[in-house]
Amino acid sequence: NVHVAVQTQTHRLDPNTAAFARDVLDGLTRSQKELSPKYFYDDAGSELFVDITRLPEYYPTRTELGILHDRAAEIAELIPPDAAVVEFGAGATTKIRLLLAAHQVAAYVPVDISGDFIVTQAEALQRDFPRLAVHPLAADFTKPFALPPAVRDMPKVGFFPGSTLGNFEPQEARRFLESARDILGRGARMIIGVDLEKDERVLVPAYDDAAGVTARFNLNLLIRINRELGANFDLSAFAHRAIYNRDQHRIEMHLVSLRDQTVHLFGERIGFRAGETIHTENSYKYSLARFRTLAQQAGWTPMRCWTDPDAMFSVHAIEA
Ligand code: AVI
Repeated sequence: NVHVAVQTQTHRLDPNTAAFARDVLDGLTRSQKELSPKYFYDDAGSELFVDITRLPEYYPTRTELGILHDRAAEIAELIPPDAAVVEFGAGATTKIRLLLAAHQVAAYVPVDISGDFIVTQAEALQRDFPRLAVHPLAADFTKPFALPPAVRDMPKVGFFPGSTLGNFEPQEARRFLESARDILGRGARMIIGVDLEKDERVLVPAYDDAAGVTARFNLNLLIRINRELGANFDLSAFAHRAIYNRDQHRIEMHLVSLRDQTVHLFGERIGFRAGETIHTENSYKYSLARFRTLAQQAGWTPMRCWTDPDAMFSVHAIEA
């Protein structure tokens, strides 16, 4: 049995790799095979994602930056000057800089699982905003965590751009918003970027670009499994596929097996039929109304929202 196999074979791995191994074996032995999108972001995957954000077809990043830039003054009005801004999943600081340029706050707490990266980013931000107190926090922002004591008495504003919320299942999205409310506390506000539902002819190319960058991003997951877990996926025998699932309001990314094949992983044989897929990501799209309902279910009150002129992307302000 797979679980015995993984236990006997992974006990010598470091804890992160062992957890990765368990998730991969568990996901690949389901009837619909699946892998979690959180594993996309090794060094190569993170670089490919930056390339995605610059693709002509991938409108979300550029559109959200446009909204934050054009509406910075209005958004800043909702952020008290003595506030601590807590960014969930802070990567590069491009987006928060747009808000800070319009309106300086007391403190900034970038939270990310990758500690090294945010420390470097925080140092650069500190140089550019010398009066801002920057407190980087290495934590998994999808789980409860404690804020640094230095910001405990400041009003809190959460910042969660990029439509990362869309990569959570609706249940998880609701739990995340509930947990953010617990972490930020009573009276907190939150600024959230959410991708909007739109025509499939725009959505699908955003996840299946002509240059094949998203395909490389998706296939990188198999490269990572080969390298870190010693599997033998044949990269030429899988293809990237993006589909829009209208009923579930989500883009799905899959890796399609191009032939009948068997892959070996920890002594297990994982069989694929031609055409069978591994489901690797969901990217949920929300109408303005469906996001507001979700926020309300999680105990937040919608305050304001902004979209671009073509209604491609939304930025919401909500209050606890
Ligand atoms: C990070 N996240 C919001 C991206 C998205 O649009 O769902 C991840 C992504 N996957 C393929 N392209 C971009």
